[in-house]
Amino acid sequence: MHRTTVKVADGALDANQTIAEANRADFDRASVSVVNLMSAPGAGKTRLLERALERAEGNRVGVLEGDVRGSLDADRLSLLHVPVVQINTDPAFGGECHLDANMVRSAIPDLPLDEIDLLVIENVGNLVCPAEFRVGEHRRWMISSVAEGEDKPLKYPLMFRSCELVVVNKIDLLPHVDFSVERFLANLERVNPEAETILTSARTGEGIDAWRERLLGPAAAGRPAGASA
Ligand SMILES: Nc1nc2c(ncn2[C@@H]2O[C@H](COP(=O)(O)OP(=O)(O)O)[C@@H](O)[C@H]2O)c(=O)[nH]1
Ligand SMILES: [Mg+2]
Repeated sequence: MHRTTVKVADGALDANQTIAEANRADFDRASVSVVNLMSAPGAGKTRLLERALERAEGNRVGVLEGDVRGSLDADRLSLLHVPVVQINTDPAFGGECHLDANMVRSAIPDLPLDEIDLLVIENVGNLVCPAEFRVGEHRRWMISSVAEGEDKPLKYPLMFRSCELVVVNKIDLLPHVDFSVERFLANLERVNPEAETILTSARTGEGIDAWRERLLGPAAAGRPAGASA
């Protein structure tokens, strides 16, 4: 019985990978670069996107919003006049705690791929499941806020290891929380020595220019050679 269960789980991830590759091919055909943005709930994904996109003139960006329920974040981002498509994992997909490749595939017909060069997928807030499911993205980025604690890279290594950029957000709160940036970076180094980091406060604006440049600048436009779907 055990072996059967394991096979089913493997099969599910294999099927996800196949669909992720089909999504990736669609994005490549349309020359759209795709970022999968992940974090725990409330780390600041939507707020950082708002800060980047409020000065995104000339950039053709779209957002795919993943939430268990509702369209609060999609409504916020729509105010910035970027095309936003909402995926709710509840009820259509059983209230999943992550986006998977099939959910993203179901949204592709609604995405104006001809009108955008960059698609940001705001994943469902969770530090575990989104790391396991590729959705066809070119880049995997995450946000970790100082309020979450400096030990998180050690507790959720798959997430931190699978991302090439870790944004450390809410640094305006540093005087109020027990969080050493130095210790956090050392913990991150232990699980992902290659990770790039940017320190931001979406509240004060510190680091936001660097974040916007990373998201919208030339480095974001090209796709890393050989990155897997
Ligand atoms: N103090 C502070 N609050 C922030 C910062 N970034 C986001 N927030 C707040 O944290 C809460 C969650 O942010 P949100 O962007 O919705 O997080 P998401 O769930 O990751 O999309 C909101 O109340 C934001 O205003 C920050 O840099 N500093
Ligand atoms: Mg959000």
